[in-house]
Formats: sequence, C-alpha cells, structure tokens
Amino acid sequence: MLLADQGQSWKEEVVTKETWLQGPLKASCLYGQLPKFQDGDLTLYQSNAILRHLGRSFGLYGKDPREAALLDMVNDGVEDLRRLCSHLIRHNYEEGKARYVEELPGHLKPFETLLSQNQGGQAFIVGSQAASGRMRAGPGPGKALGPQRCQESKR
Ligand SMILES: N[C@@H](CCC(=O)N[C@@H](CS)C(=O)NCC(=O)O)C(=O)O
Repeated sequence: MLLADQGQSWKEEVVTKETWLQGPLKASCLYGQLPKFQDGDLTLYQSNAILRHLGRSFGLYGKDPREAALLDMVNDGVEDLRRLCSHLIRHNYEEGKARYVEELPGHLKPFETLLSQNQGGQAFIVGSQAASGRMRAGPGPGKALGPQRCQESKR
C-alpha cells in the first residue's frame, strides 16, 4: 500500500501454499516466514521492519524523533489489533466474530483519540503529513491468512 501510495513500481511474487509446503523457500527465509522484501541488495523480513524501512526511505516517518516515536506507538497498536484479528480468523471465526465486531469500536478508540488530539481531527494521526504508521493491508474478518496471501516483494 505504501509503495502504491508513493507511486513506486515493484515486482510482487505471490507464493502458493503448494510451493511453500515444499520447504526450500521457507528454509531460505531468515525467520522461516514471509513476507520477504528486497530493495536492491538489501533483503528484509518482518513486515514492520519493512514498513519502517520504506517509511524512512520515503520521508514518511515523522519530522523528528518525537513524531517517529508516536508513529511507532500507532504501528504497534495496529499490530496488536492485527494479531487479534488474525487469531480470530485462524482459530475462532464462527464463534468469535460477533464479539470481535462488538468490541471493535473499543479497539479503534485509541486511534480516534490520537486523531482527535491532532488539530481537532482535521489532520493526520501524527504531525501534519501522511506517514507510514501501518500502511499495511491487514486481514479483515472473512479473509484467509496463509502463505498464499503473503508475498515476496521486490522494489
Ligand atoms: N512477524 C512476522 C510474521 C510473519 C508471518 O506470520 N508470516 C506468516 C504468513 S503471513 C507465514 O509465513 N506463515 C507460514 C509459516 O510460518 O510457515 C511479520 O510481521 O512479518
């Protein structure tokens, strides 16, 4: 999403479950997981590290260390929510979705609070320009998460 937003081109390699289960690709990944991101001779794993790298590269990581810290806080909050959603999808979808939807406003509240605290909700979540804080497509209820949904990306 960040690359598209920045008008960048990239090559995306979608890995099928069949390919993944063969093993060699998994064995070649630093943490045995995707996504993998290649930017020239830099190879990165861990989606948030990839996001921060792109954020810094495109000047989307706040104007100073304070804004960067706030962006980290937002990103970590989104990561918590993503994990909750991921757990629901993988382990407890049918029984857990009603409660998840019911509790979602509470989970989104911190982000609304931050937005409302910055220029009366008329600006961005941090500072006065778009930032990288979690420009990552997270799974929504009903979407399957598996290796086939993870990508290897090359900028
Ligand atoms: N902390 C890692 C987690 C990556 C992750 O959970 N990858 C999953 C799919 S999105 C994966 O590769 N699963 C296959 C496996 O573990 O064999 C990140 O944020 O990039």
